[in-house]
Amino acid sequence: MPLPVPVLAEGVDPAWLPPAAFRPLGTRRTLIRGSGLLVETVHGEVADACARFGGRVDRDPGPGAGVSYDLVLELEPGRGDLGDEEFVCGRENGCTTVSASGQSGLLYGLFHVVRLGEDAFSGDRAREVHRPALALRMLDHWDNVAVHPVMGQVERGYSGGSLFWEDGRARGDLERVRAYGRLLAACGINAVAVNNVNVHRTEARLLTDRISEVAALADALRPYGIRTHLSVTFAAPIVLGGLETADPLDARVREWWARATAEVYAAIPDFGGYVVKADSEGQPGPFAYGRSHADGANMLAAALAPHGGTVHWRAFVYNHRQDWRDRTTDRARAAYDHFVPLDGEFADNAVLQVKHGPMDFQVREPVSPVLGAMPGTRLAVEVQATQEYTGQQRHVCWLGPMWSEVLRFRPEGGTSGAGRAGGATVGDLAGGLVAVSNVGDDPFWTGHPLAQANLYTVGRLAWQPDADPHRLLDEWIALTFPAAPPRLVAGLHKVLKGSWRTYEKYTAPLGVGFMVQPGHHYGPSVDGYEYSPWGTYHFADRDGIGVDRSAATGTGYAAQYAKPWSEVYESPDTCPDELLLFFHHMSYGHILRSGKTVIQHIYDTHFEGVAEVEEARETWASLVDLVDPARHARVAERYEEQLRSAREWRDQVNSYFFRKSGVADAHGRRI
Ligand code: GCW
Repeated sequence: MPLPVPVLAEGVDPAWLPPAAFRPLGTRRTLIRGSGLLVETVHGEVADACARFGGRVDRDPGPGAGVSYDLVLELEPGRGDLGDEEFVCGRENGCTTVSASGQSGLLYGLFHVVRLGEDAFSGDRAREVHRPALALRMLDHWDNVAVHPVMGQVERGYSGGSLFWEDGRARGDLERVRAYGRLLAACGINAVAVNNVNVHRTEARLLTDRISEVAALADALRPYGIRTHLSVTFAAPIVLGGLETADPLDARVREWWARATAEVYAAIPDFGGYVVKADSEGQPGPFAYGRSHADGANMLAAALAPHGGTVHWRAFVYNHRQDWRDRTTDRARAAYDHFVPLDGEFADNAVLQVKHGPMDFQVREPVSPVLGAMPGTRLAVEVQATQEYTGQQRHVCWLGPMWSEVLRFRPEGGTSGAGRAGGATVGDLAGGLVAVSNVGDDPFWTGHPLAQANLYTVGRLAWQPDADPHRLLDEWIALTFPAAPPRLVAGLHKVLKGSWRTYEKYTAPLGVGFMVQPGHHYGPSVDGYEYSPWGTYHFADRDGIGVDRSAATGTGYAAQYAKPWSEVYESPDTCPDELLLFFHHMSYGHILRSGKTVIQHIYDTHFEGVAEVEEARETWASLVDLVDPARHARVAERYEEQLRSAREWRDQVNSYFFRKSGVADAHGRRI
């Protein structure tokens, strides 16, 4: 029996898989060869499309003999030239063929055909192998099982409640979870962690007596080739096991983890593994026992290894009890200082999960130096699809270009354009891309309907880190708005394309970051973290602003990079403008490459950013006749808030720096 396509509740948006996207496929004759759970998924998808649009699908052996097919989707299990997730697609003699040796490959091949649309069925197409560049393409949910008194159901969640958990337990109706898995498979994601990395008491028990709830989620995601992962607390042997220690070198602790892990695999045979936030922002970890993070990660890796699982160990370790008067301590240095000395010590099934920047998902950060400095360690890059610091899904901020810059960055130098000159890229060096999910139980999935583009883009970039993000945006538009007239396509492109830079313009300037309101992190507060133990300062004074992170006179962070970057960042003369205040404390009068002073740049970009939001709002309004009313209204409403907030940012930031510097705006605007 083919697996039925998940039915979405009334009003839930089909996102990038609307029925119409399947029309080209659904009007044709398809033959499917092979068997297995995911082949049934593929069959279900094609059968559903055919039922809708009048096409035909056959199985082999089946009643298809003598029929000529437009599309053949075939599983050839013995093919040694293709990995499990890879497929070959080509077209000749009027027939399009997708061949795969693994079931996931066939599923990805199907969605490739969906993306091609009518093009899949016209002309000839040379046989082309498609393979994901990164083996691990993962979404981490920061979902709490029970509503947390401060963080709510989903920590940094801006899309309603959790897709997985409600009222302290797993949701009973998992149709939506299955539909989520479907959307994820269609953009290439193959792993999901279903609970918050801050593991509170209730959530800790998912590992043991509540594992059946995780197993139910895994069952819903499996038909779409997605492996389920769990965030666990390092203190589990104490909290759940009744031991008095969680020392990773203690035999009783190791045995406890081995037993607990065996039970997890008894419930979920294809379980992906653990995600761990240790010794970070109050979470327990190996430091309490005088052990290293390699000791901690390797203990869990050993428990997972016999079952084929992986531990994702996060590198987000820093001192959150700093003193702003001490200018030598620098949060940006922390991940490198903690982890680079451990390179080569991590087990083969341990992955170090590194935030893309050295701080914390700010709108502009340099690429983390850790990503180029641990050749003996498996690495995954972590990005944040949930827009904690980039407008919280009330603002349009399409992050594709930012993530693409990170993935194309070459830690040992070289051009980052289309040419491959230079050293390896971050995309080459990392084996995985992990995004903190922006999805909840909202009918549009992501709160802001246009934030779906972030989710789609992150999956596709994980598949192909050197892809042009703008092409991926076009793909998302074409799928989500099938048969859209050119005015709509152009309008969508216009409001999304530059939205990251627009957001950057009206918020924190030149890489300085963290001018947000403490706690919830929405809206401006220039000094919000300036006198705080969290360690995220701009050091603005009457003469200038920025953090001296040079090796010569600052915190030495710039020296964590290999050449040429250590030299490029070391001097204000070579440091790129957009990162200038991240690396240097500059006077307000310093002249940027643009020819403007730092202070005039601050004023101008804040005015420009607001003007760009005003324009985007108008563009969106002009599309009212072309977008379904619910979606149009939701976005229009959010533009009102974005504009209000952007003006607030502009006015607070500009007034603040006018008062600090005493320098008037060259254009005499009201600041
Ligand atoms: O960005 C910060 C967030 C925390 C989060 C932490 C992390 C889950 O403010 O809410 O905790 O990062 O990445 O662990």
